[in-house]
Amino acid sequence: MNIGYFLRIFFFIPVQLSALPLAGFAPLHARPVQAAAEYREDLNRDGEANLGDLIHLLRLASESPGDPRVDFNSDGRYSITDALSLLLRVRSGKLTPLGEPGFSPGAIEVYPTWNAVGLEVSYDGELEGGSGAFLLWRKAGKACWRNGVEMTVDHVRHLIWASIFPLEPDDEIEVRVVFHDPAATEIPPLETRTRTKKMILEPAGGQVYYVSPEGADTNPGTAELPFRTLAHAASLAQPGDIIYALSGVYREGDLLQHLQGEESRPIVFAAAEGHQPILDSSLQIDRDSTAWQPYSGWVYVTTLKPDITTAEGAGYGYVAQDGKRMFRYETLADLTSDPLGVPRAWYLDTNNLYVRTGNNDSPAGYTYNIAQHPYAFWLTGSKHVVVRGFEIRYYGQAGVRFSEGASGCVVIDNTIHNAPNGVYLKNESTSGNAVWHNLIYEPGLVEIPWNSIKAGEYPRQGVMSWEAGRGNSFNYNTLHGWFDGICVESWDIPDRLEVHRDCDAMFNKIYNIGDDAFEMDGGGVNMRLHGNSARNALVAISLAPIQRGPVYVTRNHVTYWNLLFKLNVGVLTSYGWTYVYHNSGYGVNMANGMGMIGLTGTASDGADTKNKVFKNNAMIGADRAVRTGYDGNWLDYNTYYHTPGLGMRKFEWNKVTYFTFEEFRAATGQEEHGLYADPQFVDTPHLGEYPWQGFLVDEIGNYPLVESANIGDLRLKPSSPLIDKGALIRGINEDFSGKRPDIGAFEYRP
Ligand SMILES: [Ca+2]
Ligand SMILES: [Ca+2]
Ligand SMILES: [Ca+2]
Ligand SMILES: [Ca+2]
Repeated sequence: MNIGYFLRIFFFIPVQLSALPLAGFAPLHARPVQAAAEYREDLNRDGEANLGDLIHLLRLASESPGDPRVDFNSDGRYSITDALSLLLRVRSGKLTPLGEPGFSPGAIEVYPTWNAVGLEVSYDGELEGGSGAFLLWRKAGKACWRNGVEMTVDHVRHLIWASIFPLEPDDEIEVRVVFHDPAATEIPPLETRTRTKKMILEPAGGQVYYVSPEGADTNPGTAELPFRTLAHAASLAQPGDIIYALSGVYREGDLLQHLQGEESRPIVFAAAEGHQPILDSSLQIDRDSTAWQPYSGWVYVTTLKPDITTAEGAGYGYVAQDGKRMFRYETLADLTSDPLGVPRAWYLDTNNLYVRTGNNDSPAGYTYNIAQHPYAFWLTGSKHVVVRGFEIRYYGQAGVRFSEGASGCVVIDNTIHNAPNGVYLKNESTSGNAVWHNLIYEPGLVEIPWNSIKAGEYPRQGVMSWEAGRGNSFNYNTLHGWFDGICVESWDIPDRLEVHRDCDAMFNKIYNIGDDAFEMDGGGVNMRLHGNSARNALVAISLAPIQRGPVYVTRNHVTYWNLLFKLNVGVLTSYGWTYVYHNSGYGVNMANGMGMIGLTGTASDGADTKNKVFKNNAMIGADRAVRTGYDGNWLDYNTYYHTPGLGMRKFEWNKVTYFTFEEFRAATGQEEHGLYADPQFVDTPHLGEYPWQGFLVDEIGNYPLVESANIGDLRLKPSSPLIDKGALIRGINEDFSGKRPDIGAFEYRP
């Protein structure tokens, strides 16, 4: 609103507000109030309720429109009616005395990652009856405050949480939390500032060493006379040192344990420019090897040298046949009888390796790679170590492991494949690490049946973060061919608030996934899943359950077979606040998947699901639109549609099935502003294309795989009915184009 225009209309003042001399301004309708009292109308707290307060309101609204004080009439938004109602009250002299607030804020804590800031505010008393905390923020140096997201209040712990995202690294951010109780005297805001983390990949001033598989550890480690092993270089490394690896295959593993870099001077292990170092722990048995002896049926055996490692887990933890993962059976009897009906498989008895090719022939027709170390890089207890530009293959547990207090470590620009997990993290003390810009894939895994994989405990996730700590960041990676893509998981520890707190998974591309592309089960305080794409996943986004929140799931776009959003699998309660805004997706099968939004709750097994908020999502699917929804969850402004050739999808709520969107809306009060309409995405390859013959029959491995996560285009066509139909969501979409935010992952910008 143009403030000068407003003032001219109501006060006939022919000047702009900026030209008004506020000090000494003669109020038109001054109502002196007693100095001791405080009144709601006295916004500028000068002891009088008059035109100066109106100007204060207008000025506040222009500098900080999300400040709750500008919503004078408490209708939830700022508009001209706020100024009018203040004006009317000032003119009438009916002033509102203020009481004591029912709560008092304590401390504010901010926690920056590279792309976000997490906030926690403590308070005493009770936040109720229209009281609230409001987040405002701005980049340092900017004049105007921006609205932050709605804050999440934990009324039991007396904590308030919110996130600011997405941000760029090394951004200085000012934060203001305004507390508002419309019936109480003003509570001073809390303010602080912070800076998002900066990623230092090339520290200056340290030693530079070179390593080559052709070198010698007795060399000085120069480019001309390089060391031979990364392990030797690591033994010399001090904070700020850079170790460049030249091209070649390094037959090492379990590197970089307990290295201590510093935040401003990390220890860097990087591919030398123009070089491709490869870390490969495998013992290779070539085609036509005479090592194989028949054992029984199509099972053959060979004897390996005794396990070369004594570290955690067997060194021989992974076997590939012609570069493809083999299934590990736990007993020789199972390998022989193959109860799970898997393709190529193996079993290890001490150092006797038994294999079955899966093709009823001799292993002499294939090449085998057998991992001899559990990890390439084992960042246990290590601080501020960078691993950059390596190819990592054939490791028995994971390409890279972070654990036991690993912090500030960065794994970037690597290619990781042929390992049970690409990257593995564990321990609550493992915090503040980054896994960025890596290509992480697994050949052959999608050919192994879903239920066979599920029947075992053998790892199968591209990134597996198991009950790790705070501030780990999994951004800008490409993953494909895994059972689960990025898996940030914990199990039934709702009160361990540091687990997966401030975890970011942003801007990743994931495709050809046998189970869940994103599996954020357990959740985390201020967890952010933003801007990712997934294609050809059985389940796109698993949030089953979210026990610690707030979790933000925003601006992701996906294709899926079975479920777009999986909210619970019916074992644990899921009460963590989860905000699912502006996601788009469509199903690639014709029928009989499970649905678009799979809530479960208050089911017979007692697994309740609450506090899930879905807004502005656009979904096309082949089965239920909403599966097993219950009160305590909120759906509005979402758009549903069916794959080609089908009719309107079903909605399930409180154990009742509704066969039309209108019945669902009328009976439940959900989706008051929702749509049942074709979103008109720009390009939807494979939409509803594949038949569905039954769960565990049709799996992604039985159908053509996609070539990348870039196929399709889930932006809206200019004719889309979703344009300008979304909810305005504080701190999420106020940069919309057109009249209002659109529904879906992408705002239409002509
Ligand atoms: Ca005043
Ligand atoms: Ca208002
Ligand atoms: Ca899974
Ligand atoms: Ca719009």
